[in-house]
Formats: sequence, C-alpha cells, structure tokens
Amino acid sequence: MSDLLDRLRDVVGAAHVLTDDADVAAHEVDWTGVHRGRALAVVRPASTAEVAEVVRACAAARTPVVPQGGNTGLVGGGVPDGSGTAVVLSLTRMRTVRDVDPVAGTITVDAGVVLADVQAAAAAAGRLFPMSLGSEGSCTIGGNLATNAGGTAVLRYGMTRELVLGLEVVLPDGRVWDGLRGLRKDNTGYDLTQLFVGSEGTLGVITGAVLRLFPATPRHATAWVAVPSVRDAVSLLALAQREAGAHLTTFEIANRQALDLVLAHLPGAVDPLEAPSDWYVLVELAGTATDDGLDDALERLLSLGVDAGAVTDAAVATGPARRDALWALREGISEVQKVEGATLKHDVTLPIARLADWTEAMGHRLQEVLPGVRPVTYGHVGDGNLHYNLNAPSPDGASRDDDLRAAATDLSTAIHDAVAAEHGSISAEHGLGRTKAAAAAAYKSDVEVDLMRAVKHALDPDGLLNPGVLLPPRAGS
Ligand code: FAD
Ligand code: 2HG
Ligand code: ZN
Repeated sequence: MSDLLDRLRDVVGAAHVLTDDADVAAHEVDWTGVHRGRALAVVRPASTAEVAEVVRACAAARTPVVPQGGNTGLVGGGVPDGSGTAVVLSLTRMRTVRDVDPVAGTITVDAGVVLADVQAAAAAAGRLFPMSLGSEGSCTIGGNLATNAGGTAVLRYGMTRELVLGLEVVLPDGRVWDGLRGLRKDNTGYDLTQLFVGSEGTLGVITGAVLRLFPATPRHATAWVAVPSVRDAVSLLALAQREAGAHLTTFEIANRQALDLVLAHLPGAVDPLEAPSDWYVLVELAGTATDDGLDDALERLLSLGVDAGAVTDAAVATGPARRDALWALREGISEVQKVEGATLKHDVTLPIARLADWTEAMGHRLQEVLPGVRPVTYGHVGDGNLHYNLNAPSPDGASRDDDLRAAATDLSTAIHDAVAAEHGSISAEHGLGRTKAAAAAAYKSDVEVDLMRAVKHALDPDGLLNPGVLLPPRAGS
C-alpha cells in the first residue's frame, strides 16, 4: 500500500495526501455523526488531470475510491466503510468558476465549488442560479450533481438534473469524458450527462459542470402561514399555483413539533404568530426587478386561504431581515433535531393528493410501534416530499434515544412500507448512500435492479468506485 501512497504523493504533492488521524477524522464521519468509517488516506487533487491520475493509480492498485465534496450528505454516501482500505478523494481544492455566460445563460464550474459560491458568481453577473439548500454554505456542486439534490426552489426550477447541461467526468479507469457542452439542444445519443446525475459517486468522479442560469429575482413576498392540517396545506398549494403561477418558488411545510424544537434550540428564534398551530407553511413568491405585484398577490392568496378555512393566521415578511427570520425557522430544523438528540431520518415522496391521509395514518401507526415517538415532519410539500424524521419519546423532558435506536428498524420499515403502498419513493432527494441502498433495492423490481447493476458493471467492472453505496453488495459477496 505504501507504493500507492507514494504514487499519490507524486501526483498531488505530499501535503495533499492525508494519513494522520487528526487530518482524516473529519472526512471519515458524515454530518449526522451516524456514519463513521476508516480511510486508507484522504487525497486532495487540484485539477481534473490530477483526479484522473489518482483514480488510475487506485484502479491499478485495486483500491476503492470514495468521492467526497462538502460532506453534507445525509445517507452516508460520501464516507468510507470501516475497512480502512478506501481512498477518500476530496474535491474541495477544485474551486474555480471557469466561465460565466449571461447571454447563453450558463456557468461552468469545477466540481468542488461550494453551492453558495456558484449562486454568488451568478448574482455578480446579474443572473440567478436557483438551487437553494440549508447546506449551501458547505456543499459542493459535484455533491449536488452526484445526489441530484433538491431543496426549496424545486417547485419552480426543478431538481439538480434540470439545472445541468454538461459534465466533465473522470471514469473508473482514469479516462476523462469531456461532456462540458452548454447546448440546450443535443440529440446525439444516450444522455450520458443525466446518467451521472444522481449516481452518488458510483460511476465516475464529476470534475466540472455547465449549469443553467435564470433571470435574477430580486423581489420577494414571503409569509409564514398557520394552517390547521396537511389537507389545508395542500388546498393552499392549489390556490397558490392558481394565483401566483410561475412566481411561486417555495412552498414548505413544518409541524408544530419542528417549530417547538427550533424555538427551543435555535438562538434568537421567535414564534412569529401569537397562537400555536399544528402545521405551518412557508410560502414565497419571487419576481424580477420589474415584477410589481408580488405583495398584492400574496395578500390575495392569504385572504382566499382564510375564506376557504385553510389559513388561520400568517406573518408576512416586511423586509429582508424579517424574511431571513422566517426562513431561519424552516432552515434551522435539521440542525436543531441534532441538538435535541438521536434522529431517525426519512426522506419520502408521496402523491400530493395522498399526503394528508398518509401523514395522519402514519402518526397513529408509529405510536403503536414506539409510544411517545415524536415525528418532526417538514419539507418540500409542493414537491410531495416530506422529511418524516423521528425524535425519541421524551416523557420527562429527556430524549430517550436508546428506545428510538432499539425500534429504528421497525419504525423505518413501517414508514417505507406505507410509502411503497402509495407508489411513493423512500428517497426523494438525499439519495441512497449506504443507509438506504438495501431498502431501495428491496422495493424495486428485479428488472430495475438488474438494469442498475448492468449500468454499474459497464462503467465500473471492478466495482472500485464507492462500493456499497447506492447498490447493496450482492448476496454472498
Ligand atoms: P458529499 O456529502 O460530500 O457527497 C454526497 C455524495 O455525492 C456521496 O455519495 C459522494 O461520494 C458523492 N460525490 C460528492 N462529490 C462528488 C463528485 N465530485 N463526483 C462524484 N461523486 C461525488 N439535500 C437536498 O437534496 N435538499 C435539501 O434541502 C438539503 N438540505 C440540507 C440541509 C442540511 C443542514 C444538510 C446538512 C444537508 C442537506 N441536504 C439537502 C443534503 C446534502 O447537502 C446534499 O445531498 C448535497 O448535495 C451534498 O453535497 P456535498 O458536496 O456535501 O456531497
Ligand atoms: C431539508 O429540507 C433538508 O431541510 C434536510 O433536506 C432534511 O435533515 C433532514 O432530514
Ligand atoms: Zn429537503
């Protein structure tokens, strides 16, 4: 193995091959703290050519490679397993914005550019890169592409796969595929770009991307809205789509349990409404500099919602600081769940028409599995996507995390079975990683799993790129 490490030092420089425990530790554990592994080394190349050399050297030594961006993934896909045999390939030194073309509406970036920096580069050119995640200050565009990330603007702009035009990818044998084309129209065969989007580092290492830009939307109208039930949230969504059309960018839901945790653990958080409500919606309309009617459209929407009995109260943002405060209530939920204690995450999509019945039935069902379990339910209701996360019972104020851990399999199986019964998805936007690879394969048909394995084998016949992620190991191997 020291031969391989020497070769890697030749390629990237000794300072960028990390082997000391203190240096590699942060790369061996994910954001949740749940997924921990061991790396042979962490390698930090600075260019596509260096990535290609690193991958080629690892392939020659038959050493697994785990691509890693900002390490904000939530399913354990960017950290190695416990064997200590894999090289973690960190893209964080590849941070160049290569080109911005406002007329073509494209931005070309290295894979290691942080999402917030892509947004800032687009804004500096008077354009919008619309992807928006709570983790945008640390996650990288390569990670976003590899997970096909979603976020809070999908309703208007789509998932990551709808925001990409071309990719540059280092293949498992070290060859480079230059697909960095910014063309809107290109029907010249299989769509290889889309094949790599959502492949979670199992088919290649993304080193560059051409992304789509949109007109800037400096105007916003934002409200934190109390709704009696999920059914009312869905009714309000229908009204919002009718009233606001393409201005509707965000329609997020949170239950009272989620808000209670934010108020308890997020410094400075204040409930913007007087009376508590079981459910809330964060709704935002966005427009260009010449769109004048957003505030009126939001007022009209809320008033129609009140008339329909779907809205009981609302706080409308009166300026940027107030807007930020409302957004913090939504974006803070993941962080405060960690502070509260052990969390069992579920990232599900359901047909929107089934969300209300499903959520109600699931609430009852889970109390049978673990009495007192606390669903912290939130997410992108406009996309049918709920983060149906569970915290442990807390009958006397202390979180009983061991009870949650002991019941985890039964709880997740109950949730995923109920999702499958509605023809939903057990991973809406976070991917499968190590956590959900086996469960997803179990819910898919043999035909679908065979096709996925065939794609993996065609590109990575030796199975060296991110083994154990996205597809579970075959039985007996
Ligand atoms: P990593 O965590 O480093 O890696 C994720 C996966 O991508 C791994 O399988 C890894 O091997 C692979 N990978 C990384 N870089 C490359 C590359 N260059 N080439 C090939 N494979 C690669 N996700 C959402 O979808 N929507 C949200 O709203 C959202 N909000 C979040 C909020 C918080 C507070 C946190 C902590 C996470 C959130 N996430 C969300 C999850 C996470 O931020 C996304 O999955 C993000 O896309 C991961 O990017 P990353 O750079 O951190 O990737
Ligand atoms: C969000 O929408 C993210 O806030 C994170 O997707 C969800 O932490 C989670 O479970
Ligand atoms: Zn989300």
